[in-house]
Amino acid sequence: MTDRISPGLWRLHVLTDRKASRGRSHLQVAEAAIAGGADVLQLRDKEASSGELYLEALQLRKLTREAKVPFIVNDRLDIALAVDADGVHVGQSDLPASVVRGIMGPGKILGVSVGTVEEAIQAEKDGADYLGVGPVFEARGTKPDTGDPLGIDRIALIRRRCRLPIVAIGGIDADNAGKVREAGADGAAVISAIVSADDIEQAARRVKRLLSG
Ligand code: TZP
Ligand code: MG
Repeated sequence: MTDRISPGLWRLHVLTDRKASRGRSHLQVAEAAIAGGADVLQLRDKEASSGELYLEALQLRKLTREAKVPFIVNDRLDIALAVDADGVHVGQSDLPASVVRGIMGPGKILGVSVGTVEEAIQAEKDGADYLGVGPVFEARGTKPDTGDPLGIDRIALIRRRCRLPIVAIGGIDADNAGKVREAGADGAAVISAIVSADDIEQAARRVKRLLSG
């Protein structure tokens, strides 16, 4: 278990993804990822109706609470509040981070996706607790609109200009996870390399080991 109020200590963020999970449910993916050492679980489902997403979130809330793993909902503040998630993660085209912070108050975790130093500084002013920086490498088809890879140097650049914990995202796997830590990221958020693996638990454990070194 990691400290739920210290995102700087979260090494492995596992994001669920319905399409990439090869028929396995969010719950099955989450159970295996937690068994493999995920420090935080993020529910990300772009296809579910609000009703479906709520039920999925309820299941993951129960699991993560029992496992004492923090639980973040991607994009959807309403769902996060409805199930008492630990926080929300928003991107640049979602509900503005400052608005999310205002509604959910100081006690919840707010993650914000950024690609530039300017966005990072703004996210810090808006009340973010951590930054998602990416895509660092080529994202693996789980997000069609991620744009060109930023490259690993962007992590170091944002690290120098911003004090918030940095979570690298986009194409992170067991080959490159160590490099993002060396560049200054506190952790990494992984989708395909874990949720699409034959053995999710083992895949999570491998990436976690590299991030923890
Ligand atoms: N944001 C930037 S890249 C990305 C998101 C959600 C997708 C990362 O997926 P993968 O499969 O780990 O490359
Ligand atoms: Mg989003």
